[in-house]
Amino acid sequence: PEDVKKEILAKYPPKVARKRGKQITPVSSEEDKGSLTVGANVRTVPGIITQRGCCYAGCKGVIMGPTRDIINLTHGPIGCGFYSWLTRRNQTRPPSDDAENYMTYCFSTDMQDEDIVFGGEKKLKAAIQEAYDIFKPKTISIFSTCPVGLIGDDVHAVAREMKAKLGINIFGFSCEGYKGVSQSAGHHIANNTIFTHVVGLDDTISDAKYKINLLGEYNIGGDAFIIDDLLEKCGISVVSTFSGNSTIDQFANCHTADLNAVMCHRSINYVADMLEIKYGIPWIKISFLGPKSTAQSLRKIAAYFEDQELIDTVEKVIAEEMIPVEAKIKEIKPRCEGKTAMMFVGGSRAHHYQELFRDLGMEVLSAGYEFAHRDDYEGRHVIPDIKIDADSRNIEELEIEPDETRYNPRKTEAQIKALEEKGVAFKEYEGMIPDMAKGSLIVDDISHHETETLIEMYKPDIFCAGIKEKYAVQKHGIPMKQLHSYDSGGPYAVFKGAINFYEEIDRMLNANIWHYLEAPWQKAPELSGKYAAE
Ligand code: CFM
Ligand code: HCA
Repeated sequence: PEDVKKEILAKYPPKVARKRGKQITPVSSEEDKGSLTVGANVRTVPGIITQRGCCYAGCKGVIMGPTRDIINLTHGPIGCGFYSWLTRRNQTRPPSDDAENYMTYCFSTDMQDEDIVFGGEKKLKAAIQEAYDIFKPKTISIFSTCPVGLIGDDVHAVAREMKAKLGINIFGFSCEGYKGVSQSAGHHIANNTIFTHVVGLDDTISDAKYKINLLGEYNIGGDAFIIDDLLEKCGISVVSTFSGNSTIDQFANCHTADLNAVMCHRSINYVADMLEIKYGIPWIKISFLGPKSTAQSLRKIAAYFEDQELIDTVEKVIAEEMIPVEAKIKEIKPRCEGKTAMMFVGGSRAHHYQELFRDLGMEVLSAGYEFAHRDDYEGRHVIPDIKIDADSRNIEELEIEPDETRYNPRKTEAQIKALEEKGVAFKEYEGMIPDMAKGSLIVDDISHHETETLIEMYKPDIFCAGIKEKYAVQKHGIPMKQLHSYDSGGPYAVFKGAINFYEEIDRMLNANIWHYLEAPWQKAPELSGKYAAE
């Protein structure tokens, strides 16, 4: 992997090479893994083609996108609202046909040049009034795009004014696209705002026995649906999911759960921490991607509740669900064994999906996140060492204190310690590095040039990333699986989803079509380009 790194950096000017070098980490030996670092959450060098998105995308599309009964109003030019309109494939299941569901609508103030010049607050107020008159929603939220911050429209003042006028919950997000180095900033802003304006509004406690929140599961391709089914089968109740298939009322009530299970650490660890400090709910890291992780996560949840009946049910469910999974692996593994994969996605899947490939006997040659932070690579123990730079200081950190009346530690310190001794780790995520094999290469915020170099040097059998990379990769004659939208597939979570995923990878790897693919210039050399200088 050192040679590949050298080859990648050779094309860059020295200053860029030095910067990118910190974000490219060869895993040279098992022993050194503990000392590896991966530069992350820093600005992309201008001119480099990155996979990243913007702060608005992280706030509006990622965190708030899957919640069905809020009118999510984009204050900005129409392109921002249009591009974030259902492109993320999150699904929702309203309880009835006439229940509130605004996810199929695209709400925007459609800012024009004259609004930029004279200010857009009047138009925003009118849009809120119009949305209210037509739909009578219980909540409206306003998302700031780049020009809103540049011209200084005060979305929070407008939200306060319209909230008082209409008597419904209205709040704004200062999630201008440029705020922060990637969509990660938008996650933080969204979480802070929901925590401030929604969490804790409804104190109703259900009489379910084992109540958890599922944090960081966004119901892409229906993942959250089958996770809910599995948990229900075990007798575990989900109070709220942040934010797959969610409603605003679930967020308002989430502080009544007794445990937070964190799936995507990157996007939601903030909420887990705040719920613990304010309400006394502990959190554990789980993953429902891959059968081993799913089983381990169910066992962790059961161990937390310390109830033999739950522990027994969970074991029974795991044993039952593993039968078809094992049969499928046995059928497919011989056709996939020894093949190689690469994955460059987001802030958690480039780690979580590795297990599903290993189940098929495949090797992960290289992986990386688009916008995760160092703790998602190296583990949460590095958090105190992470340098706070000007870009991260730009994002507000909320000062949270225990709630005067509702703080209620679900476990005593002694109970937590006893559980930790039994292997239930709290507030812990070890990151991607421990799972990377010797000889592999980690690349953070991979660029287009780096992608092409990796493909040429490693010739992987399958490449996983997003829509912007898809066709460039396929033109190399390599099958490309989108791990964001799942293309048209999924769900891939828990045991049932793993079976879907194995079948998909088998189909893609063993399709003959890739061997027939020739780039146009291979067939017609006259189409190949030459630099004029040559
Ligand atoms: Fe978390 Fe996500 Fe991801 Fe993410 Fe995303 Fe996504 Fe993703 Mo696309 S919240 S970090 S900002 S798991 S939208 S559902 S697929 S990049 S790896
Ligand atoms: C986003 C959303 C995205 C984009 C996926 C892609 C998603 O970053 O704004 O580039 O294919 O999952 O839909 O990550």
